[in-house]
Amino acid sequence: MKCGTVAIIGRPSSGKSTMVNTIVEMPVSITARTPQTTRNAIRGIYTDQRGQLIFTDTPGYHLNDQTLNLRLQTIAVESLKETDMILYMVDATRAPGKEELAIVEIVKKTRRPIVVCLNKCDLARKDKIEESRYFIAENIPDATVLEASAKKDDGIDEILIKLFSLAPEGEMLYPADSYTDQPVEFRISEIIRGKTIALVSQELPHAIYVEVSDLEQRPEDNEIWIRAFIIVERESQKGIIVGKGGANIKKIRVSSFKEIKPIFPDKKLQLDLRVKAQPKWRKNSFVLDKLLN
Ligand SMILES: Nc1nc2c(ncn2[C@@H]2O[C@H](COP(=O)(O)OP(=O)(O)OP(=O)(O)O)[C@@H](O)[C@H]2O)c(=O)[nH]1
Ligand SMILES: [Mg+2]
Repeated sequence: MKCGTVAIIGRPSSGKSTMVNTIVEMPVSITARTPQTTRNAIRGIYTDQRGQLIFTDTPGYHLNDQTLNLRLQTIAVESLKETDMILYMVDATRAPGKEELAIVEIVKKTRRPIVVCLNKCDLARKDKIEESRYFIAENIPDATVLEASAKKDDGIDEILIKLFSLAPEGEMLYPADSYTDQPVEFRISEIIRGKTIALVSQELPHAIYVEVSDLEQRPEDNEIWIRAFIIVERESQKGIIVGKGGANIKKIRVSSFKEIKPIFPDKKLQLDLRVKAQPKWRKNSFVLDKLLN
C-alpha cells in the first residue's frame, strides 16, 4: 500500500485549492477569483485501493514583501520541508514570469520529486500551454509535466497515477473515509469566509476574517447551534457586509448554511451570523503566528 504527502505550490490563483477540492470531491479549501484566498496550510486526504495521498494546499506564492505576503510565503515554504512530493500548479493562461522563476528556485531546493500541472487547459490557448511547457522543460527538466483542468475535472486521473507511482510504501495515516484533518470550527469559518469574499470581494479584498465563537451540540434535541462573527477592520466596513436591509448577510448565511449542513448530516442546524469590527486581523490568525514564532 502507498501513502504519501503532496505539497501543492504555485502562484496566487493558479488553481491549487480547486485542485484539492476536485481530488477529494469535497470543498475542503475555499476558492475565489481574487488572489491570496488561502491563508493557512489546508490538508485534503484522498484514499483508494492504491493507498492514501495527503495533500497540503498552501497560500499562493507571491513576490512581494508586504506583511501578509511574507506570512503567506512562509507557510508555502514551510509546507515543502517535510513533503514526499510536490505538485506544482502552473496557470497555463498566464505567461511565466519572475514570480514563476522564484517558485522554481524554491521547489528545486527541496530535492523532492516534482509533478507539474499545467492547469486551466480548458481556457488556455495552445501557444500559451506550449510556452509554459517550454519554461518548465528549461528550468526543471526532471519534472513530470501533465495538462489538466482542475475546475472541469479533466486530467486528474493521470495526476493521481503519477503521484501514487512516486509515493513511498506505507500504511494509511488517516481513516479511509476522512477527507480533511481540519478542525470543524475552522472548516465552518472558512466556508463563511469563502461565501463572504464571493459576495463582497470587490469592496473588501483581504480585510475579512471569520471566527466561530460558539459551537454547541444539544443532544436532547439533536441540534447543532453555531454562532460566528464576520470580522472586518473598521466600523465603516460593517455596512458593506450587512448590505441594504441586511440583504448581504442574509445571502451569506443562506449559502454558508447549505455548505455547512453536510458536515452534520443527521442534525438540525442553527446558524447565527453576525458582523463586528476589530482592528488588526492578526489576532485571529493564530496558525500564522505559531508558524512564525
Ligand atoms: N477555467 C478554469 N478556471 C480555474 C481552473 N482551476 C481554477 N480555476 C479558477 O481560478 C480561480 C482561482 O482558483 P483557486 O483554486 O482559488 O486558486 P489558488 O491557487 O488556490 O489561489 P490562492 O489561494 O489565492 O493562492 C478560481 O476562480 C477558480 O475557479 C481551471 O482548471 N480552469
Ligand atoms: Mg487557494
